[in-house]
This record gives sequence, structure tokens and C-alpha cells, in this order.
Amino acid sequence: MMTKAMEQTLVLMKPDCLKNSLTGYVLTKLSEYHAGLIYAGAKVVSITDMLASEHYAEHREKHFFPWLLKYVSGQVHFAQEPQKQRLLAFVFQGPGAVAAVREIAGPTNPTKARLEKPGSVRSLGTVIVVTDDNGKVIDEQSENLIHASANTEEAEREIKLWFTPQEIPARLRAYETAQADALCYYKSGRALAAYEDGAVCLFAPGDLVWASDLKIAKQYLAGEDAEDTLELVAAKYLLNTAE
Ligand code: FUP
Repeated sequence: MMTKAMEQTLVLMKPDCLKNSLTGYVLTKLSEYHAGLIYAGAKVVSITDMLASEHYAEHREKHFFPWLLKYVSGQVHFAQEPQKQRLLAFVFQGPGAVAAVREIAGPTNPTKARLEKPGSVRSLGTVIVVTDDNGKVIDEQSENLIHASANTEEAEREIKLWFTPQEIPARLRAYETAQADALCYYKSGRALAAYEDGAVCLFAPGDLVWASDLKIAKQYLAGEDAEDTLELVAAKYLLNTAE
């Protein structure tokens, strides 16, 4: 069982954090000395629509969803510089990691953050108010610099969505892993046991994978009802491939 000291959380420094050169500031606030947390994982990610939509699956029906995909993928802040369309993803670990980072991040909406939690990271963000032709507010787009997992269940889902087990040192892995005993390719929303032209290999026998991923992938390979989407498993293996 995961102990409280092993608690982990996912932090994303979104493109507005990079654009405004706030990465160092945020890392200082999240450092071991200041937050009592340690790094368990870190990487630069050029995000795909697949990963963004899985990450924000709970917002799929919201007005701001199409904007959210563009925002998190860097198309809003680096429209003319596609090479800069990336973000930084981290896993932090330590006692009460989820709550500690949420506290440092502050409220989702930067205007609210400035009012209620001045000094929090998100108080430095921007809110874009979208109105209709009559001036009625129809949306509020929060450019809030960082993502921080909302609770321990979300943290587990998100860390497994963004990171492979190999990207986290063995002694810092908080979730169950397994050795793959099957081949699994991905092509156009399908799991394949054998290679087809254009398919991408997610994992091969012997590879270390999240146990929950292996279970889901095998359900797709067998054509059974699956516990979650195939994209939840595949997305992390398909990163940083866009030219
Ligand atoms: P949080 O868990 O604090 O990241 O907040 P949410 O999951 O509710 O929001 C996810 C992202 O959607 C945030 F980056 C901000 C954005 N958002 C908006 O732009 N407008 C809204 O009305 C709500 C959320």
C-alpha cells in the first residue's frame, strides 16, 4: 500500500509559464526546502491532442474545451514558434504532496487567486473574458500557469497518463508495475497484437509497464469491454513525435 510519505502529484508548467519565464520561480516554490517535496519525475513534452484530451477528459463538454487544448499545447502562446509549443511535466513526491502543491498553486481562476490567495502561483496568471455580440459573458478562459493534481486518485491517473514507469526511478515509483507479456501496437484508435503499416509499438514482452495499463491494453487486444480508453494507455508512448 502507498504510504503518505510516498504520495505523489503531477505538476505541469503550462506554455504561459514558459513564455513568462516563471519556471524557475515556480520550481523554487516547489523545492524540497520550501515545499518539503522531492522530484520523482521531470520531462519536456510537446503535447498531442490525444494526451491533452485525456488529461482534461472531465471538461470535454465545456465551452472552453477547444481553447483549453490549444492553450495547453502551446498554440495560444507560441502560435508563430511551433518549436516552442511544449510544456514541462513533473512528478513531486512527499507527505501530503497533492494538498501542498494545490496550496502553492492557488485557486484555478487567476482573478480569484489574486483576491483570495495573493502570492500563490496562479495569482500571476491571466483571465480572458469571452463575450457574445451583446456583451454577455459566455466564457472565462483561465491561463493559470500550472496544473496540479486535484486529489490522490486524479494524481495516480495523471501520473500514469503522462509518465512511463521507466521515467520514474524504481525507488520512487508509487503505483503497481508489471512486466508486459504481450506485444501491443496502436493504430488509429485500435490495439493490435501484430504490426501493421503505420502502427506504433506501445510495449513488447519484457517491458516494464503500469499494471493498470497492461490490463486495459489486454482487454482491447482481446476485444473485451475495457475499463478505460485505449488512449489513456497509449498517449504517453506517442509524445514528442510531431515534426
Ligand atoms: P484545476 O484542477 O484547478 O486545474 O481546475 P479545472 O480542472 O477546473 O480546470 C482545468 C483548466 O481549465 C484550467 F487550466 C483552467 C481552465 N478553465 C477555464 O479556462 N475556464 C473555466 O471556467 C474553468 C477552467
